[in-house]
Amino acid sequence: DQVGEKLKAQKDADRRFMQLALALGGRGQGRTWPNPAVGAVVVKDGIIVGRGWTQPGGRPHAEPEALRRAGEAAKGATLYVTLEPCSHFGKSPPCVDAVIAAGISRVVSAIEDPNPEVAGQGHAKLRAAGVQVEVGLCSTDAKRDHAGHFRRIRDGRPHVILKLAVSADDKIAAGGSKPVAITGETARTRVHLLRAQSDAILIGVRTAIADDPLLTCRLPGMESRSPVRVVLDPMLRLPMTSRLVQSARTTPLWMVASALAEPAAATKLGAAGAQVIRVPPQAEPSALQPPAVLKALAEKGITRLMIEGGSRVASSFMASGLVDEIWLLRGPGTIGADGIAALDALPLTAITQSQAYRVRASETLDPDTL
Ligand code: AOF
Ligand code: ZN
Repeated sequence: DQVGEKLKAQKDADRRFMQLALALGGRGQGRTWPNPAVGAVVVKDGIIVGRGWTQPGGRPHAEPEALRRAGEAAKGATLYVTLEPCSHFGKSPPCVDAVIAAGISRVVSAIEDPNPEVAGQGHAKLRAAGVQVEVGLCSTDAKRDHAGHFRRIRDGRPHVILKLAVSADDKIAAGGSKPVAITGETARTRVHLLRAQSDAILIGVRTAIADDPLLTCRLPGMESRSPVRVVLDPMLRLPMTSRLVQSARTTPLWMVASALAEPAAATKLGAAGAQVIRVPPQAEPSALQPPAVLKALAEKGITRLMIEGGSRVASSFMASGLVDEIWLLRGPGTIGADGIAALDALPLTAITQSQAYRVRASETLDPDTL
């Protein structure tokens, strides 16, 4: 019947506009911390009149951006938004006030904001003002996109992504000090994109010394999207001549150290532009405990953390049970028995056969697999 047809068409349109809002939100992914990367679309009579996403640094929020573009056309329009509009006076005034003032008549929101300052009150305020509110469309996608915000608000830690690049025989490096290429160009591009979509990227000091990496995003046009670089360096051994320290003034470098590290080393790093974050002394001073590290990073606002190496760091985070997502890249070549195992203290089957994880997707990044 006609009513049914009309309803179905409306539902399909709603889904399309929400998918667009999710894609727009993705533009901010990795550079809106400590805020979530939200997307918003304003639609009037089936036509898009405004699009917005959370701006770098987390403000302005997505909704005022979309409303500003819509202008007068927002009157009587529908707003699609990937997270509940905020209702609190934070560093910016409540988005719900802007939505109401603009004359929006219907809000389609993907998911409730877990932030206790909002937590349903945004939707409630809109309803109290006579706005029609529907919650839950594409909530699975929204939950995935806002995983960092949910983790930080609920668990006081970032969403943790472990990236591992292994050879066909499950090694991550050759035995000697020389770095060997494990994966190819396509995989490299994908990793740099993942870096750009992360708030911060973490490695251990051994890897920092052995590989002397830069850890920036070097995709053309995306160089400014480099994440904060975090080095776990309990005793602050990273040389001042390393590329990480040398670039600390242009791309943030945070050194996580034990409370026992030499103050002089911290002063020198600070003078070079790095920030030193001290975590409480550990049972074993040579190792920093993953829960304490994650707590410190979340307190500084990090919501999405990518872990890139090496094997000790990877295995200690895996053993801590605090890895949410794993990107396992496998190259076609072998390294041999003297190579370094991917997870220092664990076999790789701790990942590939773990009951705690399921395969979300796999693809070929020729000649490698992801
Ligand atoms: C929205 N739209 O685009 C984002 C929201 O300190 P403030 O004022 O920027 O508020 C930060 C909180 O606002 C943040 O913790 C989260 O709950 C929400 N983020 N809300 O309506 C947005 N980024
Ligand atoms: Zn807001």
